[in-house]
Amino acid sequence: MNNQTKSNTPLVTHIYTADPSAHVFDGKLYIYPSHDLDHNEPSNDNGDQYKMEDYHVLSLENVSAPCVDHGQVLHVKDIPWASKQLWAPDAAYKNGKYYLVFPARDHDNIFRIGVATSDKPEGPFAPEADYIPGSFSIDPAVLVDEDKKAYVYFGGLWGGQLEKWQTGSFNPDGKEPKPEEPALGPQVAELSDDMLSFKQKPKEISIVDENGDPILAGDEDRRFFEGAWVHKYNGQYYLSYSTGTTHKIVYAVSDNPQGPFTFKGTILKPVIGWTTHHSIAEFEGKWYLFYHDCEMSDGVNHKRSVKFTELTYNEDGTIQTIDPYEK
Ligand code: FUB
Repeated sequence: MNNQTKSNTPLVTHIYTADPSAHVFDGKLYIYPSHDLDHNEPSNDNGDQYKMEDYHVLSLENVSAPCVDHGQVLHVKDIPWASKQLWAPDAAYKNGKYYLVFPARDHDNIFRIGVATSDKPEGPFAPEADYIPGSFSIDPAVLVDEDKKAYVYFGGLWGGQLEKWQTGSFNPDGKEPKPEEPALGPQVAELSDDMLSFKQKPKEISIVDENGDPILAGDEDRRFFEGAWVHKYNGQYYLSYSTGTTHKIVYAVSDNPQGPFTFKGTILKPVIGWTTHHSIAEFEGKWYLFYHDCEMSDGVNHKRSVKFTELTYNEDGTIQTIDPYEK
């Protein structure tokens, strides 16, 4: 257990953590991160350095209470369909159960999305025998809407393989669209009532500019790369995501959970390290951004630490841009 928690400092320092998905369950804040391994092997654009093998769950009684690490809640060796790389997970509550939704490579080296369940938010989680049929790519994020419909948003370029699925099946030679073509959007699917399968084939979300024109693949300051997150504020759906190569967290807004979403602006400026990945949650009447950076490892891209900071909306519902290093 760590001492007092402070904003913009690592939530825990005894392990490396990344890709935080934050939720309030039973009045307590739970964070479902990736668990980065402390190794010194080389990096590449395929993300082979992100070799995570298990998940831990973190929790906070309040934002300044000590952060509790509930220990290992799921290991790749216990997931029949998975071979390696337990990347960014999310969690959801429905039907009196907690669902950990996570990506991993299957035994053919293809990223899929699986589910593990628990009676408690802190786990441990028992995995399903197989991945969600028809699932692919990475970074699942689940929204359980007020009408109890659950949606999973997912997808990520490069190591996340999204560009290899444009024909509807896996094409190892699939490439990103040309710069002047519409960018690939994240995918969305409504989940079945038991949360274990897709109700229908996933569909691509459209992200458009203020004129209704699609954001283009060459517009790297605004196009979707990975790490989708959807939250609701004042009845509007906010889709936020990483721009990857330009290292920002940006957002777009819609009145429909499946879009189209209209691009609005930047939430988080680039952090120390190549990847940036976040979530947004309301806790005890305030809104918070959970993110990671590589400050604690002096900039080693695959040794990241989860942090949080307060997030502020303007009167018109837009979000103020955060510089996490501003003094
Ligand atoms: O943690 C592995 C990958 O790095 C995640 O899936 C991406 O979102 C990026 O944070």
